[in-house]
Amino acid sequence: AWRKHSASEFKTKEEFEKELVRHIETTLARSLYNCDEHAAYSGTALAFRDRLIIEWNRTQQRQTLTDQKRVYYLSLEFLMGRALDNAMLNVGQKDSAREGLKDLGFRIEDVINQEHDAALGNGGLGRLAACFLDSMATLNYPAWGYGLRYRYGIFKQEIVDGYQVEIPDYWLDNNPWEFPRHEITVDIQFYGRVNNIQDVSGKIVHSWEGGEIVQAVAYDVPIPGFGTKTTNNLRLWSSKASSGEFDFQKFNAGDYESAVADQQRAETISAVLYPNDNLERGKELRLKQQYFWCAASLHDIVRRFKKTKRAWSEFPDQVAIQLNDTHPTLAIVELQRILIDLEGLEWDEAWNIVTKTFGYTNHTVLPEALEKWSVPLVQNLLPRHLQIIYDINLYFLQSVEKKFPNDREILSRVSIIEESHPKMVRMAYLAIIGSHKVNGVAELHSDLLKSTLFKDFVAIYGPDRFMNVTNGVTPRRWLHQANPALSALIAKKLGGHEFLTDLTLLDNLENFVDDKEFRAEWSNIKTQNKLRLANFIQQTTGYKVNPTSLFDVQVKRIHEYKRQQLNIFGVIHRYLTLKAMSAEERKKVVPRVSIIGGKAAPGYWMAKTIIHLINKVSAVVNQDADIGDLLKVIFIEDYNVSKAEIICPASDISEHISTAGTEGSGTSNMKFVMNGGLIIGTCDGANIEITREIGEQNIFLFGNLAEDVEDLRHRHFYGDFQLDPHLAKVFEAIKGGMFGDAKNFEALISSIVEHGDYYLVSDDFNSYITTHGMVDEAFKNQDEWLAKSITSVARMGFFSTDRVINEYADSIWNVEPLNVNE
Ligand code: 26V
Repeated sequence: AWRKHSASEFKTKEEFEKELVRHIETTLARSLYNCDEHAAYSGTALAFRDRLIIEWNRTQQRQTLTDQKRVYYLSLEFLMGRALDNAMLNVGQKDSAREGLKDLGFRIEDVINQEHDAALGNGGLGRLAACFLDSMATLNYPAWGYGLRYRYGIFKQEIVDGYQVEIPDYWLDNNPWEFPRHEITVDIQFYGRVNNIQDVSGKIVHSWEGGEIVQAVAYDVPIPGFGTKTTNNLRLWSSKASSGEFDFQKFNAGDYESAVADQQRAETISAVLYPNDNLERGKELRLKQQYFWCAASLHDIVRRFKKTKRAWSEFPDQVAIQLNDTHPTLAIVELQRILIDLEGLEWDEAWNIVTKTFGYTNHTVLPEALEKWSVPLVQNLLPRHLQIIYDINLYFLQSVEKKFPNDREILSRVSIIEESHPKMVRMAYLAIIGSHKVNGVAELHSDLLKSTLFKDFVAIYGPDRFMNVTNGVTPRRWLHQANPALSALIAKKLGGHEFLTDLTLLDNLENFVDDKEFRAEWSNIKTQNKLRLANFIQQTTGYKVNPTSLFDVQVKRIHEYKRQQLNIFGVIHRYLTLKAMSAEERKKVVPRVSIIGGKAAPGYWMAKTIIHLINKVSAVVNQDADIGDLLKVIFIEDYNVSKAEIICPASDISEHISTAGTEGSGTSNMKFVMNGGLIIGTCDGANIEITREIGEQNIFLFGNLAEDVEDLRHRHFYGDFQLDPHLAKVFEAIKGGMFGDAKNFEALISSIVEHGDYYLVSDDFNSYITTHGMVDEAFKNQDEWLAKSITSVARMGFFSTDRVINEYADSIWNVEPLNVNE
């Protein structure tokens, strides 16, 4: 009854238009006569934002009122992409908006394209967090995301003369989706020293004094669920100089410059997203970011809990905190510090609360990605936290000693402190010890964790602390939003859009696999999507590609373990093969467009070399009149979420070809199959479970297995290495200068020929090109290809993040949905 009908709740195009015009004329102070596409975007966004705000407030009030357990998802990355299209579809008013905008002379697609991507993430881990937020809201879980409000998201990539150049991504001007909460601030302390004082009862009290204070300011972003009124909150912290007396003294003393310098130093904390994907570099500013964000979030969570006046023992019944990788591990230490230093709990009681509260998700087994912080660095920045880490370690090692009294080695292996010079804090170990559940992101990955990295911890804690939760993607963005035509066709066949919130319903599509008319419609949609991508390619690169060719796509961060080098060597092999063919032979060839996109970390030289080679191959092949449409090579500049939405629906085949055992899960593999693309891949990450679900006749698997990798590397190391003869020819072509100065690519070749071929490019090459031959053959039979495509989509129900979130909720968080709809 307290919920009144609001003017902003438009239900028709006329009502939407009224809101749009109101915002353009008043909020934006523009006249309709000089309203350009950007103003139309802003007005539309504001109209939808108004709708979200109402449900957002209501959701938060209901969640506070019912006072049940909430989930807090701590992630340094949220790779959200654009918000408007998503908001329109989730609210269910995109059609009103389309019609209303049309009346004013705008195409809705052009309006949507005005929005800057929110690119606060590197790749898979950040995008997973964004899909989780969508599913948590859609499933009505009371859940908050906590992250950092970077002034600069992941850099924009430009290709200049074939080389990657990084451009800063300043994205915050006129962002209608964030709400500054200037009244919600937390003072965060750094540096200083610890005083150990005995209180009246004789107990030692630790007080952290001095140092500097930086202020955290909250910025909130509404997260609408699909087909529900639940609108959750993503809270991002921004850093600001604290307005403490210290600064004023400086001003009074006339030290204006140094006061400004302090302010800039404070604001630097949330200035920029670190662009490394899977490489730990141990920079102090990154540690500052981590503590700043953990401390602000914990303070916020504790403040909310304390309002309920419950006993501390009830904290884990009210709060579940999930750690997205080890980046927020300091939250464990911070909660322990709050409980013992500030709230006066005993160590054991506090630690019991802490471990019941946290869950930790691991995303990689790559050793170079495992976070370690040097002890002197932590000592200086967070002196009290280092003491607590040492205490956690002491009690932990005592318990291990008790359990394995005759094993001296295990203590040094599992110690949180690595006894190197300097000593290092191993964050993954701290995260395991401080959590009640630890999970990997695909079955193979979780098994590998248990048998290698975390083996000792399985022996110590037993197998129950370790589990698998296979990743997924949200079908709202990655099917319905990115591929509206396919979503509509599926809805027509299944009698509605219910599959979008229960993806297992897709299995009913199998009834129509042999339906000729349906197949034709299915095929037509793929063609339309390929045309859209072909247009995009022409506009952005100038290259014309033939949309009837086989579109072969690999888009993801550039990394040696993901093996874009294998892909481009395969492309060169194809080019050489075509060049050697007679005109007669060429007639039988399936024309192909190889599309590769992705960013290299700015300091990752080998990844940049791979990008360079791809661009040089592109330049040579695409202008070869002798080859024409038989092969085109396209590098997509600045691959990001909004480009992925154009690319995923347009692939015939996509590549997920990491060295077996190296990719945690992969999630683009799921996006491509959901859009009716087939995949070529190794037995790695979630490819294995995709195969299990869709059937091995519907996927092109190749290459060595994870269980063989160690042995192969060992043999290479001892000189047992034979370069694959086809790959040798590719190398000859590169060395002969076919793609420009061979010196540019020397390191890429020598990493394979001279330095042990760590990623097994040569070992897998023959299997790779043979399998691509099978792809060509299969594509010639379009009927069978379509059957594979439809059958695969029908069997993808498992890979929705709705399933994933329900698994986390049941087996890690122990939270229940709260339906705010009635
Ligand atoms: C990781 C690291 C680790 C070292 C410190 C710096 C830093 C910065 C960013 C990241 C994130 C990259 C890790 C990542 O994206 N992992 C991916 O997670 C996906 C979601 O679970 C999974 O599908 C991919 O296989 C995995 O590579």
